This record gives sequence, C-alpha cells and structure tokens, in this order.
Amino acid sequence: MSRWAKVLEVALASHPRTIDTKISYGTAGFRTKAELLDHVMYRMGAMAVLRSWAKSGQVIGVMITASHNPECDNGVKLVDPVGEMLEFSWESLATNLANSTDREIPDVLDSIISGCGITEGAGRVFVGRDTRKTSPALSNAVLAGIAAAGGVATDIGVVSTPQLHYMVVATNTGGGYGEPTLDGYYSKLSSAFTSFLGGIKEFGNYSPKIMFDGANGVGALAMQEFMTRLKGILEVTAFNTGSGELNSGCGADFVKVHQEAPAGLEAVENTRCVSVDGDADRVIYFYRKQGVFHLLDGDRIATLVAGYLKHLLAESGLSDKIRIGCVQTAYANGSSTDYMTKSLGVPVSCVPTGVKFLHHAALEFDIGVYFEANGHGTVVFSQGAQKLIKETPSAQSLAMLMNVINQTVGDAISDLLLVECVLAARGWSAEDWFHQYSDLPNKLMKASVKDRTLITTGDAERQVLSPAGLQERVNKAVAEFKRGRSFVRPSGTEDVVRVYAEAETKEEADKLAETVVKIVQEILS
Ligand code: G16
Repeated sequence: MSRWAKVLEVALASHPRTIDTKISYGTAGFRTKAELLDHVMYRMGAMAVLRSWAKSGQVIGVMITASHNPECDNGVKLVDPVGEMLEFSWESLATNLANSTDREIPDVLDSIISGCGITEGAGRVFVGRDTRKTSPALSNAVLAGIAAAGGVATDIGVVSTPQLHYMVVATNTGGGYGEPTLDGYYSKLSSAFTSFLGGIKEFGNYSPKIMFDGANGVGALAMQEFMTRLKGILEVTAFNTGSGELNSGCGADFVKVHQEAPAGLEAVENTRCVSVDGDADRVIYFYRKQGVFHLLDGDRIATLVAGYLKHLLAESGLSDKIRIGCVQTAYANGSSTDYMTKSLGVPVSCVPTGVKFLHHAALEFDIGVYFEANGHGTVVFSQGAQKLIKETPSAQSLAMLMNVINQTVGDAISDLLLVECVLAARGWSAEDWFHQYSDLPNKLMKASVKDRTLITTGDAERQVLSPAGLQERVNKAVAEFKRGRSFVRPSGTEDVVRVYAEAETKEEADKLAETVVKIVQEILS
C-alpha cells in the first residue's frame, strides 16, 4: 500500500478537487476566491509536512490569509524555518501539487520526496489564520492535510502573518529569537519600545500619539493588546477595528492606492495616522493639514529608518565595520532612491516585487533595510552585525532599537513602533518627516485584461519582455512627459495588470498612467 493511502482517501472523501481552473503560487502564495481553495489548503498541509522533513523536522508555518485582497478572497502563505517565505524552488512544486488530480497526489508527493532527496522524519507545522469568515474552514483543511500526511500540527488560531513568522523562528531557535509564545512576541516588542522611548530626554516636535486604522482585520486585534501594554507611553486611538468589512475603504492598500484617508479618519487634521493591511504585514503613515492629504509610505519609512540607523552607526563608531544598504522595487519613488543614495549615502539595490526577493537581497548587507512602497518591509541584521552591536558599549541605542524590529518578515506593528522610536529620537513630527524630500507625483492603477500572464517582464520588472510591442508603446508614452517613468507587470495576488506612472505634476502622472492602462488593454484585448 502506498504511504500516501491516507492522504488520498481523505482527499477523495473530504477535500476533492472540484474545479479545473489552474492556480499558481504567486507573489505571496496562492490567492483567489475563497470557495476555490479547499483542496489547495488540504494539499498545502500535506506539503508543509514534507517541507518540515526536508528541513530536519524544523517547524514550518502555514498562514491562511489573502492579506490586502477583499473579504471574498482567501489564500495561503508558507513560512520556512528561518521565517522567510517558502524557498523559491518549492513554489513550482506547490503549484504542481495544487493542480494535480486527486488520484495523482501520491505520485506528486513521491516525486517531491525523490526530487529533493527528502528523508521522512518529524513533520511539524504551525497553522495561523486571519479574521476572514472563510478562514476557519480553510484552516481545518490544512490541519486535515497535515494529519493525513503524518505530521504534527499546532493550531495557533487567529494571528497576524508576522506573528506566525515570529512563532516559527522563536520555536526553531529554541527561544533564541524570543519566547515562542504570543505573549513572548508582545513582551519582546513592547518592552524594547518602552526602553528605547524611556531613554529619550527631549521629544521636540514628536508627540507620542497616533490614530490607528486596523483595516477591520487581525492588525486591530494585535493593536488592542499593544494598547494595553503601552498605556501611558504611546496613546493610540483605534479605528476600523473589526465591525466593518475587511480592507473595504480602509487599510494600508486602500490608503496607498487612493492616496486618501480611510473610513473614520477622513476629517482628522494635524495628527499622525497609521494604516495596516488585512494580515498586518504592511504599514502606511499619513496626515492631513488644512485639508491636504500627505502620504508617508514604505519609501518614506525606508529613508527614515536607514538615515537614523546610519546616524546611530556613526555615533557608536561602527560605520567602518557595519555596512548598511537598502533594497527597493521598481515602485519606489524616484525621489526616495535619489535621497537614499545621494543625501543619505546609503546604497540601493532594486529587485522584483515580493518581500521574498527583497529579504534575500537585504541579507547581502550587514544591515539591510528593505521596504516596498506599499509599506511591506523590515530591517535585517547579519549575525556578525548583531554580535558587534551587542558587544559595543556605545551602540546601546542601536541594540535596543534592534529588539523593536521583527526581522523575520515585514510586521506592520513592529514597523510602526520602529517609526515611532525614530521620530521620537529625532524629535520630528510627521510634517518634519514629510519635508525631508519631495516625492515625484505618481499614480498606481489596475488594468483588467483577459489573461494577465501573457505579460512577462525583466530588469527587476522595469521592462516588458512580451508581448512584443508593448514596451515600445510604453516608452513612447513616457517620452511625452517631463520626468516621466512608467512600467507594467502582472499582479501576483490579484487578477489584474498593475500600472505605475511618475511625472513632474500629479495631472501628468495620472494622464501617463491612464495612457499606459489603455495601451495594455488594447494590446491584451
Ligand atoms: C504581497 C507580497 C508583497 C507584494 C504584494 C502585492 O503582499 O508579500 O511583497 O508587494 O503582495 O503583490 P502584487 O503586486 O504581485 O499583487 P500582501 O500584503 O498582499 O501579502
């Protein structure tokens, strides 16, 4: 009898594949309408067990979420033992498994085992889920897949994506990264934040007060806990805490794309406001003054944080020993890249969209700051840099700040606490932060087409490779605009083509984006 008899039996009886639409592992896992995902979840549960075997029994994470997507969507992200996204070479294995027929499952699992040279062992998997109504049932499908494949599942319940990453790493490091409990997560971040702020004598223009938009998701629940723990240190007024629809008219993606305040915060003036997305791995700041909206996105967070870390390195005499760099994507505003390289003297590398790519590129530096413009990112410190910082008496502020950062993946709330620390240390208001440089006006749009996968890109997504003629027409449109820049790429999380445009004025950026959307639709219709 095949060792996968149980996996097949449960698949046929309870989690059969009833659709034949092809689904692919995208920018951050599988993501589509929730009703199409039951069999995918079941199979990912089984695959996570194999991944754990391949990693000598270390814990693998499975997160059920569609993050910034609408409530009707859902998805699954796999987390590797050191907290990174699933290794790239396994993405095609996951796609293959998700798209095979039920009866092919045993063969596909066997081919993963032989292809990757895996020896059966302990298969440990942590499962977390967001607050979507469809998440409990999909989580049960993952748990069933783990059990059928002979693995041991721990159901962590409703958590943010970064909390699951934390749990995986804290467990796999035997507590070295932090106590492997949710209480350990909250304690680590809130005590580091409290100590850092406690060491600041003068707040200058900084005021420890924010308005928080929880996107009606799990970020609101996490913030509730931080509000209790940070009482008297950071005053947080929370909005969109769960009674409304997830990500609808609120959340980090809404604020970034629409460049306007979310529901509930439309009329707030002169106060720092923060939005997180549906699974709390992205964060965006903004404020309004005299009715004018000002966005402080991932690029702004990257420049703020990199500039301050560079200052701390100089202050502690470590500038020559620790190399700091930044990673961005094509979405980074041209002004932020100029400011980072020319004014701050921090080198920048550009990679394709997806924190999995940014994270890897950031590991090339001793301190790698990576943020996508959409607010997804963090800071990673090499083992050598961490050791040196901890052992250098003049680097105590840096050591404290390092503990505020969830290095395992972008974490909206850890990033928020980091931003608050830097603003407090600099004595800056949101306005002071905003005036460090001027963004080039820009516009993000979505183009609906029949088949977005017909578009392929190169040069870190800045050039279209196919279909033929598309890049030439984009170039021609761009040439009409002063300081124009535009690129198109198929989304890996939504069924759309994304279009980005920059130009000297807002009107021109909007016009360029609209022109490029039309070109994409004409060529792909
Ligand atoms: C995911 C990825 C991000 C990416 C975003 C949008 O974020 O983790 O790195 O920027 O999708 O990707 P795309 O433009 O391909 O749709 P999240 O927060 O939605 O999981």
